[in-house]
Amino acid sequence: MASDQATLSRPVSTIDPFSHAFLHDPYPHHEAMREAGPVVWLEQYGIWAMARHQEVRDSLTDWQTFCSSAGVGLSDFRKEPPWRPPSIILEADPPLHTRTRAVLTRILSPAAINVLRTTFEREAELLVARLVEQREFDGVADLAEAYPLKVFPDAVGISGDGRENLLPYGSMVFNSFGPRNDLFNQAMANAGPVREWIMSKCSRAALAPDGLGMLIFRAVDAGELAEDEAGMLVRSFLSAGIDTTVYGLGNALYCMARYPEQWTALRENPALIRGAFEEVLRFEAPVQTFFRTTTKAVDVGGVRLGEGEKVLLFLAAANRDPRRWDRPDTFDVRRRATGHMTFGTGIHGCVGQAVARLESEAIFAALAKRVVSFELTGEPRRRLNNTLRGFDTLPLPLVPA
Ligand code: OVV
Repeated sequence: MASDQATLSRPVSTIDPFSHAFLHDPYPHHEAMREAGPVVWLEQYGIWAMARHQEVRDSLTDWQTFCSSAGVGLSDFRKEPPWRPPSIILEADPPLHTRTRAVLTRILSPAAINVLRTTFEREAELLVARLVEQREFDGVADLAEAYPLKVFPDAVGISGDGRENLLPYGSMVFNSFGPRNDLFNQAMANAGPVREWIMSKCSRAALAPDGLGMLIFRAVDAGELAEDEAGMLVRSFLSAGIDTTVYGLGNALYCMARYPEQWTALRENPALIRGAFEEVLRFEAPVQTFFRTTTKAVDVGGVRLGEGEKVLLFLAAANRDPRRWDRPDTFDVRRRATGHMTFGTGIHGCVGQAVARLESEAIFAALAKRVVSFELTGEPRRRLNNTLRGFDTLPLPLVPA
């Protein structure tokens, strides 16, 4: 019978997508998984994986079958306790998700975020002017980290002291979507004080009156949320808003240094900057993966998935699927890169993407005015993470205009 045949013919892989070897160079493994079939059984973890654009996209769109409330990491919240109270937007399904999402969609809409443009551009100009004077800088610490750590917490409205806790917390959050491996354990080494600091910044009393954080509490006053829910959504800002853009800006710098003719094209035509960031997100996705959990048995390309099973969606592999993209392994700032899966899609599609785009546009517009080229002298060192792809250090001598 067809269903028996399908079960027998499920593709199987022994790959560990959270091993150091895989995380250092995932692309050959992505290709192997795409070629193995529309869905692959990863026997080491007892989970399904999807690496083709079509199946990743379809799964993200079908939230009724591929749910988020059992967690969007490897851990199944129905079987083991989550390491922190679940996010009420990321790790939630409708109807809870619908209510929380509506609030953040409004606060983070492109029009609402555009109000921040002048400030973000001024801060980018100041930072880049300082770096150009230095002649040589670390693309990660001095730019990819320094800029989001200044503008985003300022925009949320949290005080200046203790911001060194934000990156360690992001590392905890994004490593915790993977298995309890060495990367997870390292990230959790100082978890207690870091969590306490984060939670202390999430109350109404800790927030500036004119920031994005206080706008969430205004939704409490309007009867849309409970007070504790508003605090949890501020936690979501502080969980999702820093590392994602740090890794994204770092990857963008890496691409511009690695492909200097592409940087020249941007300098000559700054109108390309916006599309170039989309191509960075496609080509070197800062967020590589998210999980879903099946709510019922479902057929994927003739393979039967059972109910309550974890599915690992390789956003970054979908972004290089030759079934979807011409020359997928070529970095080309002129291509139409929208349709990449790095922001996800469907009801959980990145709600903060206008902030991410604003940060990258401000930084790369400032760089385009002042930097002729970046020279990658040494080998950049990667920072491994169970979910994120990016760099620990990018030594970049630069040639000023
Ligand atoms: C998209 C994202 C990543 C990490 C954490 C959260 C969201 C959250 O809502 O806490």
